[in-house]
Amino acid sequence: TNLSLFVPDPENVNSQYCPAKSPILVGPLSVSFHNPPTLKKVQQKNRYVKPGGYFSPRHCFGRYRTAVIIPYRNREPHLRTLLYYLHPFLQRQQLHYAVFIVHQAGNGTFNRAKLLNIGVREALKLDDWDCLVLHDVDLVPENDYNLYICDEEYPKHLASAMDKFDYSLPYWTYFGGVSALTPDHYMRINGLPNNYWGWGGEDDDIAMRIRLAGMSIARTPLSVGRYKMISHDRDSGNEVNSQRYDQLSNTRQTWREDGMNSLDFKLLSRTKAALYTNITVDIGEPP
Ligand code: UDH
Ligand code: NGS
Repeated sequence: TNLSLFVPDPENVNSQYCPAKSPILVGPLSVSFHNPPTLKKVQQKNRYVKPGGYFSPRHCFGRYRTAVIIPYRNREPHLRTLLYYLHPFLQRQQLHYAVFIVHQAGNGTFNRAKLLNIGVREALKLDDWDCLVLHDVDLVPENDYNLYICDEEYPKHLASAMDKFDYSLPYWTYFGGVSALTPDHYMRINGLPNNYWGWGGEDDDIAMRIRLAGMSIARTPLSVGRYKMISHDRDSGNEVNSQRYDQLSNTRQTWREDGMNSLDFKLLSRTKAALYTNITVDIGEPP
C-alpha cells in the first residue's frame, strides 16, 4: 500500500488508516502456561475475531496485513495457549491479520519448513499479505512492542530473546522460532527447503538462503524480542535429522532448485475454525 497517495474520507473514521504506532500497546506481558485455556474461552475473549482467525481493526483501517503461519501437528494444548495470548497481542497492534495452521496429516516424519512453504502458498491465495510471520506453536511473545510487521529491506528474526537461551541469541545467524518475511523476500530466497525431514537445520538453511540471495537478517532488539517457550518433550515423528549438516553444506548448490518452485503436496482440507484457518496437507514421506 502506498500511503503517500492515500486520501482519507473525513466523514468516515473507518476509512482512516490506523496510526503508525498503535496507541493501545502495553509493552511487557506476563504469560503463564499452567492451565491451557479452552478454545471456547479464547473465543469468548476475542469476539471480534472472525471465522478463519481473521481480524481487522474496527475504528481505523489496518495499515499492515500480516499472515501468521504455524506449522502444526498434535500440539493441541500449545495451540490453545498460543491463540489465547496471540489474538489479543495482534489486535492491540491494530493489524489486519489472519492465523493459519498448517497441519501435517498422518504419522510420517515431520517437516517444518515444507509446511511453512505450503502455508505461504495457500495464504497468498486468500489475501494480499504485506508480511508472512512464520511462527512455532510453542513460543509465546512477552512484549507487544515486538510488532508482527515486516522490515522492508530484510527478513526479520522476531524471536531474538527466548527464555530457553537465557533471553539472548544462541548464535549470531540463528533464525529459528518466529520470523517475518515479505512475500517478496520469501520468493527471492525461493522459500524454504522442502527436504529437511525431522528436527534441526532447516532454520540455518533459511539463514543461508537469505545470505545467498544477497540479503542480511534484521532482528528485533533483545529487550523486546522476548518469548517464553512452552516446554515439551521431543515429539514422535520429529526425530533429529542426521543429514542436516550434509544438507547445509550443499545449500549453495540446491537452494535455487529446492523451494517454492519445487513445492509438491496434496491439500486435504482447508477449513475456517473460529480462531484460525486450518490447512491440512499430505506432504509425502522422505525419499
Ligand atoms: N511441531 C508440531 N508438531 C510436532 C513437531 C513440531 O507442531 O510433532 C511444530 C511446532 O510448531 C513446533 C515447531 O514445529 O513449535 C518446531 O518443533 P519443536 O518445537 O519440536 O522444536 P524445538 O527445537 O524442540 O522447540 C525440539 C525438541 C526438544 C526436546 C527437549 C526436551 N526437553
Ligand atoms: C542448532 C540447529 C538449529 C536449532 C538450534 C537451536 O544447532 O536447527 O540449534 O536448537 N542447527 C542444526 O542442527 C544444524 S534448540 O536449542 O532450540 O534445540 O534451531
